[in-house]
Amino acid sequence: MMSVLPILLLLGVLMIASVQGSPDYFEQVYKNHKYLISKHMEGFNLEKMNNRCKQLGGYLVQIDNKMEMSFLVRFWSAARSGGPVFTGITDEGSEGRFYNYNDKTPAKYLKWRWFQPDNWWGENCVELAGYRFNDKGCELTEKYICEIPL
Ligand SMILES: [Ca+2]
Ligand SMILES: [Ca+2]
Repeated sequence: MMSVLPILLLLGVLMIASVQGSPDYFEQVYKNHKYLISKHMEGFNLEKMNNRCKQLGGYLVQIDNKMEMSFLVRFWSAARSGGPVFTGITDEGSEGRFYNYNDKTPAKYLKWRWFQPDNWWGENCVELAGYRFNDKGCELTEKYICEIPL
Protein backbone atom coordinates (compact mmCIF):
# COMPACT_ATOMS: atom_id res chain seq x y z
CA MET A 1 0.00 0.00 0.00
CA MET A 2 2.90 2.34 0.84
CA SER A 3 4.25 2.10 -2.69
CA VAL A 4 0.87 2.38 -4.41
CA LEU A 5 -0.19 5.61 -2.75
CA PRO A 6 2.21 7.97 -4.58
CA ILE A 7 1.16 6.44 -7.90
CA LEU A 8 -2.50 6.94 -7.06
CA LEU A 9 -1.82 10.53 -6.09
CA LEU A 10 0.09 11.11 -9.33
CA LEU A 11 -2.75 9.59 -11.36
CA GLY A 12 -5.20 11.82 -9.55
CA VAL A 13 -3.16 14.91 -10.37
CA LEU A 14 -2.81 13.85 -14.02
CA MET A 15 -6.54 13.20 -14.28
CA ILE A 16 -7.36 16.64 -12.91
CA ALA A 17 -4.71 18.23 -15.13
CA SER A 18 -6.12 16.50 -18.19
CA VAL A 19 -9.54 18.08 -17.80
CA GLN A 20 -8.40 21.63 -17.18
CA GLY A 21 -9.55 23.98 -19.88
CA SER A 22 -10.48 27.62 -20.13
CA PRO A 23 -11.97 29.58 -17.22
CA ASP A 24 -15.42 28.73 -18.56
CA TYR A 25 -15.07 25.11 -19.72
CA PHE A 26 -13.45 21.82 -18.89
CA GLU A 27 -12.00 20.36 -22.08
CA GLN A 28 -11.18 16.88 -23.31
CA VAL A 29 -10.67 15.35 -26.74
CA TYR A 30 -12.16 12.05 -27.90
CA LYS A 31 -12.11 10.68 -31.46
CA ASN A 32 -11.42 13.94 -33.28
CA HIS A 33 -13.99 15.86 -31.30
CA LYS A 34 -13.36 18.27 -28.46
CA TYR A 35 -15.87 18.19 -25.63
CA LEU A 36 -16.45 21.12 -23.32
CA ILE A 37 -18.30 20.94 -20.01
CA SER A 38 -19.33 24.40 -18.86
CA LYS A 39 -18.08 25.37 -15.43
CA HIS A 40 -20.80 27.78 -14.41
CA MET A 41 -24.46 27.29 -13.62
CA GLU A 42 -26.48 29.51 -15.93
CA GLY A 43 -30.12 29.96 -16.79
CA PHE A 44 -30.50 28.92 -20.39
CA ASN A 45 -32.72 27.33 -22.94
CA LEU A 46 -31.79 24.98 -25.76
CA GLU A 47 -31.30 27.73 -28.32
CA LYS A 48 -29.03 29.79 -26.06
CA MET A 49 -26.96 26.77 -25.00
CA ASN A 50 -26.59 25.62 -28.60
CA ASN A 51 -25.63 29.14 -29.68
CA ARG A 52 -22.88 29.21 -27.07
CA CYS A 53 -21.58 25.96 -28.53
CA LYS A 54 -21.85 27.35 -32.07
CA GLN A 55 -19.74 30.34 -31.06
CA LEU A 56 -17.09 27.80 -30.05
CA GLY A 57 -17.33 26.03 -33.41
CA GLY A 58 -19.62 23.18 -32.44
CA TYR A 59 -23.04 22.27 -31.12
CA LEU A 60 -24.74 21.03 -27.99
CA VAL A 61 -23.45 17.50 -27.51
CA GLN A 62 -24.94 14.65 -29.56
CA ILE A 63 -24.34 11.22 -28.06
CA ASP A 64 -24.27 8.58 -30.76
CA ASN A 65 -23.24 5.37 -29.03
CA LYS A 66 -22.19 3.58 -25.86
CA MET A 67 -18.49 4.39 -26.36
CA GLU A 68 -19.13 8.10 -26.60
CA MET A 69 -21.40 7.89 -23.56
CA SER A 70 -18.69 6.04 -21.59
CA PHE A 71 -16.17 8.70 -22.52
CA LEU A 72 -18.51 11.47 -21.40
CA VAL A 73 -19.26 9.77 -18.09
CA ARG A 74 -15.51 9.45 -17.40
CA PHE A 75 -14.90 13.04 -18.41
CA TRP A 76 -17.83 14.28 -16.35
CA SER A 77 -16.61 12.31 -13.32
CA ALA A 78 -13.03 13.54 -13.68
CA ALA A 79 -14.15 17.14 -14.11
CA ARG A 80 -16.24 16.85 -10.94
CA SER A 81 -18.42 19.57 -12.32
CA GLY A 82 -20.87 19.01 -9.50
CA GLY A 83 -24.23 17.85 -10.69
CA PRO A 84 -26.03 16.93 -13.87
CA VAL A 85 -25.26 18.60 -17.21
CA PHE A 86 -27.50 19.20 -20.19
CA THR A 87 -26.93 17.37 -23.47
CA GLY A 88 -28.26 18.39 -26.87
CA ILE A 89 -30.95 15.69 -26.77
CA THR A 90 -34.54 16.90 -26.50
CA ASP A 91 -38.14 15.98 -27.21
CA GLU A 92 -39.30 19.59 -27.46
CA GLY A 93 -42.18 19.75 -29.90
CA SER A 94 -42.39 15.95 -30.29
CA GLU A 95 -43.17 14.54 -26.87
CA GLY A 96 -41.47 11.20 -26.26
CA ARG A 97 -39.52 11.24 -29.54
CA PHE A 98 -36.03 12.35 -28.69
CA TYR A 99 -33.79 14.09 -31.24
CA ASN A 100 -30.60 16.13 -31.42
CA TYR A 101 -31.45 19.81 -31.12
CA ASN A 102 -28.74 21.13 -33.45
CA ASP A 103 -29.46 19.11 -36.60
CA LYS A 104 -32.85 17.58 -35.68
CA THR A 105 -31.63 14.02 -36.31
CA PRO A 106 -33.17 11.29 -34.13
CA ALA A 107 -31.22 10.54 -30.94
CA LYS A 108 -29.20 7.38 -31.56
CA TYR A 109 -28.36 6.41 -28.00
CA LEU A 110 -30.55 6.78 -24.91
CA LYS A 111 -29.62 5.33 -21.54
CA TRP A 112 -32.26 6.33 -19.03
CA ARG A 113 -32.25 6.27 -15.26
CA TRP A 114 -34.94 4.18 -13.67
CA PHE A 115 -38.44 5.59 -14.18
CA GLN A 116 -37.15 8.12 -16.70
CA PRO A 117 -38.08 9.80 -18.92
CA ASP A 118 -41.13 10.86 -16.92
CA ASN A 119 -41.84 14.24 -18.56
CA TRP A 120 -42.48 15.58 -15.04
CA TRP A 121 -44.28 18.90 -15.46
CA GLY A 122 -43.32 18.83 -19.13
CA GLU A 123 -39.59 18.12 -19.13
CA ASN A 124 -38.10 18.31 -22.64
CA CYS A 125 -34.33 18.51 -22.15
CA VAL A 126 -32.04 15.56 -21.39
CA GLU A 127 -29.31 15.73 -18.79
CA LEU A 128 -26.43 13.40 -18.05
CA ALA A 129 -27.05 12.51 -14.42
CA GLY A 130 -25.28 9.78 -12.50
CA TYR A 131 -24.10 7.82 -15.54
CA ARG A 132 -27.51 7.83 -17.18
CA PHE A 133 -30.06 10.21 -18.65
CA ASN A 134 -32.92 12.06 -17.06
CA ASP A 135 -35.36 14.36 -18.80
CA LYS A 136 -35.33 17.79 -17.18
CA GLY A 137 -36.94 21.17 -17.68
CA CYS A 138 -34.97 23.11 -20.30
CA GLU A 139 -35.57 26.37 -18.44
CA LEU A 140 -33.69 25.23 -15.33
CA THR A 141 -30.28 26.59 -14.37
CA GLU A 142 -27.66 23.99 -15.20
CA LYS A 143 -24.34 23.31 -16.92
CA TYR A 144 -24.12 21.87 -20.45
CA ILE A 145 -21.75 20.03 -22.81
CA CYS A 146 -20.57 21.28 -26.19
CA GLU A 147 -19.09 19.02 -28.88
CA ILE A 148 -16.67 20.52 -31.41
CA PRO A 149 -15.41 18.63 -34.49
CA LEU A 150 -11.63 19.05 -34.87
CA1 LIG B 1 -40.76 15.59 -22.66
CA1 LIG C 1 -37.37 13.45 -15.53
